[in-house]
Amino acid sequence: MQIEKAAYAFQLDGNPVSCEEFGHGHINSTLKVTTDTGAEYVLQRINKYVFRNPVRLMANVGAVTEFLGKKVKEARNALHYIPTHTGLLYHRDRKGEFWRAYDYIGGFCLDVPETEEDFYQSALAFGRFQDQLADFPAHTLYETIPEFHNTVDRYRQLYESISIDPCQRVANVKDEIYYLTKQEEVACTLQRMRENGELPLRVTHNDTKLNNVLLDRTTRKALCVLDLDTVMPGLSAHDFGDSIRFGAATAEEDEPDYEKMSLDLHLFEVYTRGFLEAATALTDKEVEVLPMGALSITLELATRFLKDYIDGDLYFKTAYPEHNLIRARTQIRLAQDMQSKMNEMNRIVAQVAAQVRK
Ligand code: GN1
Ligand code: MG
Repeated sequence: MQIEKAAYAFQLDGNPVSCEEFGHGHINSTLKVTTDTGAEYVLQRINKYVFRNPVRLMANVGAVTEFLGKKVKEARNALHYIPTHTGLLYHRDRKGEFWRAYDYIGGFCLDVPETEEDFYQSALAFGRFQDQLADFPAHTLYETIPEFHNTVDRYRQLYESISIDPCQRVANVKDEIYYLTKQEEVACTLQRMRENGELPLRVTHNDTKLNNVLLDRTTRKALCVLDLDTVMPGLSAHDFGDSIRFGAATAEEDEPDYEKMSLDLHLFEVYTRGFLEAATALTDKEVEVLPMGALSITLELATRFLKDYIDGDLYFKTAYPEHNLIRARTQIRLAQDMQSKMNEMNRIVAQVAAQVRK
């Protein structure tokens, strides 16, 4: 692959000699760049449709990584962004695209935990992240995607797309709309609790999928958390919940045979343990609503996938025409399974909390 011109804008060690596609996020485009000194970097083009203000986004990411960089013991435990020759953390190219670069740390990411220890490691990583940012000045963060995990607003957006129906797809998804509409009140419980002050706002990651945790190749211990674009004030239960949605599921997010999708209660327990061991500052109420966090984020993502399908696939990268519909159906399946296991989840959280919390 040709060297991406944007690579030359950054203060890299040496001259770029190779450039290859890398990672599999749904939003940004990611490349790995190697230079003639052997230095390796990750170069990313920021998706401007999703992130309307890349300058503010990079202000957030820069502040958070600098803050974390001072707290961690080893350099590999935080991302380190590379400035451009003009001293900025982003480069704007001639086409108006925004780029950024950070030191390649090595390690690997998983879409499905291979062992329960992998999943436990990711729980520690996100729990620690929560803890390390507990004294970060939250008011200095921009909202990179306004109302990102405001489930009430996500429902509003879904209904808006349904009423516009730009691609005449609504007729195909009546059952999905019916189910999601019926769950609206449950899905919005946490948002309401946040509004009436029962749950505190924290600095949260907001995209806590297993594949946003980097694991060490040799020790398989968590190195650091990636993908800081959505670090904003939010709810701890949503961070917990998104990890469960993705990593404690028995099938991948876009498994077409949705019969295969369910919640693995053992993995749920493994993650709960790691998260509660590391995120020590949570209130009792925050702990109590963790299972609801899993359900609410799963329902929310189902509304987002369904909305994007109705809109004609504008937001999430898709590999085939019905991809977003499949994703929505699979999330619905998972949400239904979580609903049937809610008592069990509550019992596990209470039990683990009693063992782990002092
Ligand atoms: C997106 O960028 P990526 O693939 O880590 C999305 C998340 C969704 C996720 C679903 C900024 O995350 O909110 O939960 O896809 N990120 C954004 O896989 O919308
Ligand atoms: Mg990602």
